[in-house]
Amino acid sequence: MKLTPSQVARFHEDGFLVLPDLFLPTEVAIMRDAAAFVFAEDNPANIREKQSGEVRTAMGLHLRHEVFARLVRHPRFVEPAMQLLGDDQLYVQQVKINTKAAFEGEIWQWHYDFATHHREDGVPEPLALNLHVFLDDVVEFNGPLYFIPGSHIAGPAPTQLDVTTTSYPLWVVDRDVVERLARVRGLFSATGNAGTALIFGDCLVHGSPPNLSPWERRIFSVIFNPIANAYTSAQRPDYKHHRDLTPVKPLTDDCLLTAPAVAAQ
Ligand SMILES: O=C(O)CCC(=O)C(=O)O
Repeated sequence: MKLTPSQVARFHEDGFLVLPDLFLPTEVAIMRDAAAFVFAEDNPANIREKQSGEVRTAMGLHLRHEVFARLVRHPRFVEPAMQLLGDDQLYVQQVKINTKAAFEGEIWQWHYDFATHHREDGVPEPLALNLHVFLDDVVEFNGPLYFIPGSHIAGPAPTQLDVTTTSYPLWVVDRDVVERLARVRGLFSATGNAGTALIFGDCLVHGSPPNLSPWERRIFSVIFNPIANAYTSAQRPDYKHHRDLTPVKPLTDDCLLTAPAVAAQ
């Protein structure tokens, strides 16, 4: 799958891309079945919300279920990533589903991914790409991601480590910086049908509000990083930054539809 020249230009200008309905409803149903399986596991890579104890993020998924092993090699993810980076030697850095349980899903504070990748994993440059696919319809009410368009352009903003707001330690961007960045081009709320995909870069400032709605919000995410830009520190668990530097190779476009039945996992 190739992005068009206007999509590539938009990605560089905005720092993100929205690809509506990239995955079919039948493919999303397969992902949801696999999600139910991994969420039910008693696994340290299932990190729970501070308040409710509901799963907040389930990590290391390509090592836990064949559907996700295939999804991280799906050509609709891998080929645009290679195209945007101009590099076909990428490794799978992180694989997760961030859920926001109905009524309970908590905030993701304003941050950008490179702050964590650099400070905690020793990734040299902000090259990694974060690719999402919505497993539920994401609407204004159930905790969509908010992006600050163009916030990547000035490069890494100052951050501070926040270990208290949620159960997930995060290097967060100060409010005055968010205010200054948002004054330029405002905010963008990334909503869409289940199956919609997002691609965003390592310096794009983003966050998401709590889920007050009665509707669950699950989003699958894979982060690809060039092997030449790999981690230099392995202090975090493997499920937060995978050590395997095998180059990812795309499978065929029907790879999810031919995955073994999830019940057989
Ligand atoms: O799931 C969310 O709302 C936030 C996701 C996020 O910040 C990320 O994938 O980097």
